[in-house]
Amino acid sequence: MTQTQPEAVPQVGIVMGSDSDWPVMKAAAEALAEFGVPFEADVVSAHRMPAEMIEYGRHADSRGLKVIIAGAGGAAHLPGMLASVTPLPVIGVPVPLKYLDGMDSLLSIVQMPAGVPVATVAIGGARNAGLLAVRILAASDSALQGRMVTFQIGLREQAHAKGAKLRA
Ligand code: RP5
Repeated sequence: MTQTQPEAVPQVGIVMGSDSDWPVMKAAAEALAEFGVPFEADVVSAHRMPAEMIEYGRHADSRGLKVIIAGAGGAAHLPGMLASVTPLPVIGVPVPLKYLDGMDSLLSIVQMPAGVPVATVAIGGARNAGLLAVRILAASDSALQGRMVTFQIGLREQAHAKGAKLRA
């Protein structure tokens, strides 16, 4: 599976250990699309295609990517291994599988050795991974920053509206 938005150099690479992760990971793609951030999506398995995984990490920077979002389930080594070969920020998404409710994936991703950070989101938290990637890009893109501020105002208004409904 390879998905790339047409006519735009991808700024974010969304990778996952298997296409079975896509039902979770697509929320990251949807968040990026909402903000108009060009992205690519692909399967890059740390265990089934390690050479290609290292290749992806080594060339991500020179291909123009700015952030990598990596999701995997079970023994989820993909985000950490990518972080070890790229200078780009890596956001890890623990994907829940049938057993252990994603705790295995969470612990595999979050407990990185000093010097090799992975920004780990919640189990199944791909939407927040997409939003975090937007924030990282927005730090050097004032137009994108403006869209994030508008989004945050929307969240606040929705929360107020929910409170108003309860009070009514
Ligand atoms: C992991 O193994 C993948 O990230 C996926 O979450 C899990 C199962 O993969 P499939 O057997 O469904 O391809 O590496």
